[in-house]
Amino acid sequence: MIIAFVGLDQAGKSSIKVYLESLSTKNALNTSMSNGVESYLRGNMRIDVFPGQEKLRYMELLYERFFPYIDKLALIVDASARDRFDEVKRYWKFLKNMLEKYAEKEIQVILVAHKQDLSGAVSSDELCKIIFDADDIERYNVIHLNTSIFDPISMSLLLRALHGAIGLIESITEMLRAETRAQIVAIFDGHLLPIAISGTSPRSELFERVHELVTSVEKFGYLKAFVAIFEGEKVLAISRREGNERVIICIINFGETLERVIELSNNAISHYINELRKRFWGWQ
Ligand SMILES: Nc1nc2c(ncn2[C@@H]2O[C@H](COP(=O)(O)OP(=O)(O)OP(=O)(O)O)[C@@H](O)[C@H]2O)c(=O)[nH]1
Ligand SMILES: [Mg+2]
Repeated sequence: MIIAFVGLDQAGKSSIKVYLESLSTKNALNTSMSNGVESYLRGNMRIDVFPGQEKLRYMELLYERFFPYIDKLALIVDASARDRFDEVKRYWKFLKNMLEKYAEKEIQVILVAHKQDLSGAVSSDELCKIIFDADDIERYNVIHLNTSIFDPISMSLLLRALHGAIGLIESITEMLRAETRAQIVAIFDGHLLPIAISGTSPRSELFERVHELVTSVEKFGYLKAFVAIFEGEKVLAISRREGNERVIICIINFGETLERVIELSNNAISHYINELRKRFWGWQ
């Protein structure tokens, strides 16, 4: 799976790449202007990040060289920079021309309305209407997403859209949810990035609240295990360290006994770490 990241300068392309590499917001904010194509390789997924500066982004040679191999094109837009949308539109017209000339596969376009944390950011829905013609949406099977480096859930949704093969990991959360008779089960990887969620949409109010809860508990230190019983909800989170990273499993409103849920969660973490994590991220 080869994906091209394109967009104007300062859109946040390198930041997203660094975030996916390091799962760290701090690293992601520490980028400098790109002067060439940066590549990010993980497992069978490669992202080629094109430079955004005007003098570079209109160099046809880049597209001639990279576009024949790509499967997807992610157009990253700083959704708060409204005064640059015309520039994005002009660039999209150029990109379409490059796709027609050089792409050899059926390309899917992912519109990323980035920097949603900034005030005045336009939603991806609106941005779609601004940038694309009606025909483009169908022709390029366009999907659109709202993202921010400060919002790990949005990064996990982007990763899903890019990767397209999250099913393996979702099968673990699905199974654990059935075994524990829980409402929601999620696996977080690295920087509190919910990588797979079963039982609800990642944007449901309950999941967002639990995500916030786990994030604030983390402020006390490295979370090893945590149980909270509220009047309405029950939450269990368990983590396992793996090198410098760690994996957290979070179970919301389980039906089995706490002891049993802990046992099942530990098994699921082992399964994820031993069998799937390396495959998913392509780590050796
Ligand atoms: N507020 C906010 N700032 C972001 C976000 N993502 C990236 N940035 C900042 O936006 C600026 C540009 O990000 P880059 O990723 O370097 O931009 P780029 O698209 O790679 O730009 P070129 O290399 O010039 O093509 C940096 O100062 C980042 O810290 C975000 O989600 N929110
Ligand atoms: Mg860059």
